[in-house]
Amino acid sequence: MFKVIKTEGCARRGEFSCAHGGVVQTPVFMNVGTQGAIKGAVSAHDLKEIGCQIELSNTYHLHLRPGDDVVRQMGGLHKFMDWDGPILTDSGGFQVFSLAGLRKITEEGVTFASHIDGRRIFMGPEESMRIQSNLGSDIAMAFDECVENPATYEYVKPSCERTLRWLERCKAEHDRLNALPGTVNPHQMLFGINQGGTYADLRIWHMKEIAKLGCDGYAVGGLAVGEPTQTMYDMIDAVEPFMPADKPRYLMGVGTPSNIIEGVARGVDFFDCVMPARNARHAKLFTWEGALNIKNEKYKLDERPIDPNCQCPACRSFSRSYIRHLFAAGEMLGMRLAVLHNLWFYNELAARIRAALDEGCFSAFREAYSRKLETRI
Ligand code: PRF
Ligand code: ZN
Repeated sequence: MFKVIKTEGCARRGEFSCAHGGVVQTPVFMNVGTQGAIKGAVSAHDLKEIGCQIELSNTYHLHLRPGDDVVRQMGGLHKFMDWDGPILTDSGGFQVFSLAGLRKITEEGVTFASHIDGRRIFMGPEESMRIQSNLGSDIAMAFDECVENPATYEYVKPSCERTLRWLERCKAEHDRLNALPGTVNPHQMLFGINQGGTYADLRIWHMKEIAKLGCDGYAVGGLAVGEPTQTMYDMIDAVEPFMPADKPRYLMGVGTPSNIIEGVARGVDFFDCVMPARNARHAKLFTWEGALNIKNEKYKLDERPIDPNCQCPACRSFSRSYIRHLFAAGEMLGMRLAVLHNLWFYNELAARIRAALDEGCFSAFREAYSRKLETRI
């Protein structure tokens, strides 16, 4: 269920609900727990504490290890990781292309070598749907081909035509699986994914076609994969008018705080990105004044928290000086506190965007923060 409750330009303030958890307030940032944990020793219990509304896990990783059959036998992913809120699973359509070795794409699907042990594995639309059904996520993503940019028109056109045919197969298999007795989550939803590279005509054609299939939501994929930021914005602007207004919209794998603000301004409701956790592990921390590197000498005797305006578990108790010391000493706690802070920041960013939309002052918020959050302090 999705309801738009307020708009400002293309930006939307909405409410989304599914089988697990309460209502998800949108725009929302989804926290990424690829393998059922957030990298940096962060558990589902921590996610609750840092304001996460919805978690994202990966078909590709969980299929390879421990195996989706194991997760199913353990009662599904919610029970396995002890998270009772909504879970979205990505289809493998991106990870197969970004992580696996030696790929061969055919009409049927993709044969690839596992990044863990080199084992050859086949995944097509049906396999992806079966794995996501075993995981029991609330939202399954369609199996797609994410083409890296730049790519030629001659490559992208047949690729996105095939991704459309794959979506038709995903839909049929998804409907069949949801209706089977004993399905982990018979209420699982399916989101379609728009592709088309950096070609507005292909993007629009593809969006119109997938909109006809009546998915529960629509994602824009194949962006933030090598093209200039402005091109990414141009592609969202091009497809937005053709995305069903009554369904949630998800910009996959994006992005910086500024990208999120700009995505919202262009009508996007859902985001996910590994950036906050990844940057945190590399000592790069987000603040409302811009990003900082906590390893910097200038924080050696700094008594202030990472961000004086932050209420996260790290900022409530610890100084920059202490966290800098933990990083220098290679203590895992430094990384964990950094990850908690950055994830809190992203959830707080989404919360402030929603508050701005509620108050009708999103464009002022965008004006005040879109550039500022790009700066390094
Ligand atoms: N497809 C899928 N997952 C994704 C992407 C995509 O295109 C992207 C691209 N930014 C991130 N994650 N299935
Ligand atoms: Zn903090």
